[in-house]
Amino acid sequence: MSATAEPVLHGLAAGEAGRPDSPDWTIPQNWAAYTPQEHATWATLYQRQMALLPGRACEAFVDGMRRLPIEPDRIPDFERLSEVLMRHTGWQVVAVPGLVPDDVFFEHLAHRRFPAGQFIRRADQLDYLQEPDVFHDVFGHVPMLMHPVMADFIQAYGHGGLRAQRLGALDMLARVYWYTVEFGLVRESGALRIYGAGIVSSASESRFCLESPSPHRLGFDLARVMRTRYRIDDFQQTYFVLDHLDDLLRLAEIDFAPLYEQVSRLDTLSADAVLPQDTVITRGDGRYHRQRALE
Ligand code: HBI
Ligand code: FE
Repeated sequence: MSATAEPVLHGLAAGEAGRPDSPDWTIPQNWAAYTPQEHATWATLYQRQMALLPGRACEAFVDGMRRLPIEPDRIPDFERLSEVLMRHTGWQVVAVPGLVPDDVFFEHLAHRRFPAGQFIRRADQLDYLQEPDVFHDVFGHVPMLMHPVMADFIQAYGHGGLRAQRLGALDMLARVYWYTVEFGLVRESGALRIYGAGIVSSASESRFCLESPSPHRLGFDLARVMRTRYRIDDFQQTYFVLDHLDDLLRLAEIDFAPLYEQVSRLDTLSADAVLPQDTVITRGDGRYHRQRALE
């Protein structure tokens, strides 16, 4: 997951632990320094996900993956990725040490630079990590950056993030990112498919989000999503479904400011709420999270 576990980084002052020398937080990827063990971890994760994704990941993801220099047996080289991305959608991939402060993250996105974790998770932590690593960021996010609509939407999120910070509306905007770019589902050829990076980079959630009777699957509604809390520590309790990826195009053009006004007057919703006006695709039985709460 791209754990939006951001509080860790809030209020970090210059010179504090973890802050790199460059003001934009980028570091060299230093591809030659990855060890055989690190490449092997990539290979394990890659194999596991690629076996799961046919019939589960959306067409745009599969297509992006096919056209990028993302290989089974080695961590991708960001320069080679950037060459191909630049030609198709004008994006680049830059290396960062992990989570970066919100404003730094938004600045990169607004300039079509995707900050990707340089490190890879340890072999004994294949399923759990707190910060976005190179597998989550490159395998999960980068293929979708080959899709022109997603490419524009993520840039718009960067601009929108800087603006939302000034308007004190970041919580509301971050929920939109979470329930689209990270954990979004889309209808495709009569079924539900995954486009969210947090899902496509997770073996267990790739199955859970589509096959479990536990979570709700609701039609995407912008104001509704802005009010909805999310889980950063476990599978989502609700997934929001787009009718079409191109719906993101219209989303990117909407002026969020008046919506922030309206939504801030309404109650925040729990991650498992269902409202009378929701478009319910499947109503979850909630068993998974109820069970977890008892553990
Ligand atoms: N930094 N590297 C990285 N990746 C993220 O996804 C990220 C981040 N910093 C902040 C952040 N996400 C979120 O808090 C914002 O999207 C709101
Ligand atoms: Fe992410």
